[in-house]
Amino acid sequence: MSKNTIFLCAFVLLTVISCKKNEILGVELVPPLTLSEVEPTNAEDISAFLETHFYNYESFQTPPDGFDFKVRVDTLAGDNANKTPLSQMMQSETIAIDSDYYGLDTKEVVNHTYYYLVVREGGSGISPTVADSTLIKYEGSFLNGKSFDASASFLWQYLPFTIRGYQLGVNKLKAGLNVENHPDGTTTFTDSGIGLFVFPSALGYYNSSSGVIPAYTPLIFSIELGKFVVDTDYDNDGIPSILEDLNGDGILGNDNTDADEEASSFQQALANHADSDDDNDGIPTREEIVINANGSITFTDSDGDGIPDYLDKD
Ligand SMILES: [Ca+2]
Ligand SMILES: [Ca+2]
Ligand SMILES: [Ca+2]
Ligand SMILES: [Ca+2]
Repeated sequence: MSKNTIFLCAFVLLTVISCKKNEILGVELVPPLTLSEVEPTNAEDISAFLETHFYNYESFQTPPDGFDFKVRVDTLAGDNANKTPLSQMMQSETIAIDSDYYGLDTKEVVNHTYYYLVVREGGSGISPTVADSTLIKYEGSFLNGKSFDASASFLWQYLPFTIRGYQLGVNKLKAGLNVENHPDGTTTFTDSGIGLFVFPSALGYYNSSSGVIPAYTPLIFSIELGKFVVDTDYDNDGIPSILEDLNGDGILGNDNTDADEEASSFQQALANHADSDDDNDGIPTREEIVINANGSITFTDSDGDGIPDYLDKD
């Protein structure tokens, strides 16, 4: 170990200790930045990235023997200087984000640009909702190209428990066809959906850093969708999770009918999609609805007050 390295280690250690001290004493309580402060910087960084990078589209157009159908992003430089930049290939949409979502008191709604590229649509013809359980392979990276997380193989993910930019991406893909289990234990799908997604931090972790991801960091995900559970019913109360998004904003965490009762009785706060007794009256939701023979649901309203029984305490 060189002198410099020792010095650096000592410095880092001291910094860590002093940071911890500050946290304990509560000296440096930095309030989160506002959405309108962060959005322009994120947007600028993402635009610069899209203009200077490309993906291996040629391999997808004419797959070489043994191609693994993995999306690879690289810089437009050297031999690759003339490739088509991502800025000319990706599509975008505007997502309005309310400061309330992050508990910020700025009372603003800020438009954010979400970039997506469906590299291969997926052969099944059906897409999951943002409320479904999905069998997925993914890789997440930063705009500097550094990968921060990747799944070694397909794994199940219930989308409401993932970040919004991720849910929106999976939502754009269609599932694959035949599943193939290989002798080495791996699984592949024929014609799975594959996409690349680039989004600002407000659709990611925003001001909370997660593991190696610093606060306010735009993220890139490449995602492969194998299959999903159609109309996933996470809490097994008979109502598909997507129908428990009562205000229809695509966010399942903000629909909690019995929030007040849960808080006053010190129960865990469970949003409706994860709560099998949505109105907290002791009768399971499943017993307060009628599931018809064809699978459709009748939401009975016994007292005719416009509130279905499963959400109505009286
Ligand atoms: Ca909602
Ligand atoms: Ca609840
Ligand atoms: Ca429920
Ligand atoms: Ca109930």
